[in-house]
Amino acid sequence: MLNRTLVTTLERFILDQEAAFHSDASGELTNLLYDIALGAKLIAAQIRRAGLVDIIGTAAAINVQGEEQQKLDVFANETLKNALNHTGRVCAMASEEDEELVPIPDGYPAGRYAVLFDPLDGSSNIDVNAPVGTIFAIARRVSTSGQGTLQDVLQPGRDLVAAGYVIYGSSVMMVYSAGHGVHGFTLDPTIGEFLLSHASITTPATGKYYSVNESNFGRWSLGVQRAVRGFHGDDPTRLKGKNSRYIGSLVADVHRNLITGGVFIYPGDSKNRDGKLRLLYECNPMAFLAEAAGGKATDGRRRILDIVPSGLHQRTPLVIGSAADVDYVGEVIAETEASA
Ligand code: AHM
Ligand code: MG
Repeated sequence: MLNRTLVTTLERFILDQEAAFHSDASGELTNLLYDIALGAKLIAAQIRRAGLVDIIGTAAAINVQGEEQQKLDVFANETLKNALNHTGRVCAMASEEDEELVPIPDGYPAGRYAVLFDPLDGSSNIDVNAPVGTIFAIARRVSTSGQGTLQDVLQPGRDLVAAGYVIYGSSVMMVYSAGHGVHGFTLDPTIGEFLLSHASITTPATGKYYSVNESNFGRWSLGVQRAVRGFHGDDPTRLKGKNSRYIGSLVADVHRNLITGGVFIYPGDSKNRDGKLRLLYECNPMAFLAEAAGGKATDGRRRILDIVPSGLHQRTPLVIGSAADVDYVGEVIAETEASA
């Protein structure tokens, strides 16, 4: 039986980390991460009931990306906003589900952080009971007073203070980094607490898996096609072939590769030049985690965290995971372009 006196809760862990690395910390970031964890618990509870009550289905709304929004997306978005908007810790929010910057409601104080999130990523997986996730990024505000502005959320990923995700899978896990390692916590549903289960996650330099939607193969550049053929085993002098794993749920695909090693690719293609994934809500937070775990993340050429965002919903190709595997993709793309 679990000895509950020995377990480390998320709250305790974050507090200890802040005390260890930022002796002058006010505790605000700790509380902010805890607010997100609370939102995630509420979302997790609702997802758990998804098969029981009649809440699966398509809401009338179409989101700003022109994609079908499901009811749980709406719930997750509202839940996170409500968990954050009244605390005095946040000056503005940006959500994949909202076209514009999300302001702090009148009457509440604006705080020192901007929070960006994809409230329920991979939501098309819900009706087949596959894992989905919440992805978040936290930036220090750069505007000087009052409500936050676009300037606060359009910061390059290298300037983030913290990032993480929650995966709603066979268990619910929150994985976060505030720049000092990547740490995972599993929700114990009997006590409603996230407990430390994966301290200091480190991604192996090369991995067993590659994850990509190969149905798009014919639309990729020759460089991306060559790199993926390398993962099939067609480039044995440079690379051992890998196993394919693709769920179609970014959080689940990245989570697996973060822990076991591997590479996830969502390239641009002839139809969608910048691919599908959003820089601010998906790629930056995942890149922040990948690097903190010893891995890498690029768009095939440049480091994701160095991209200076120009718009709230901008997309970027993504190559993320084990450092040597990400390098391999970049090298093959560069060599192919140079010889064209
Ligand atoms: P969403 O934000 O609309 O849920 O879409 C993002 C999801 C990611 O979780 C996943 O990696 C990707 O879409 C899968 O796309 P595809 O079906 O084109 O392979
Ligand atoms: Mg998404």
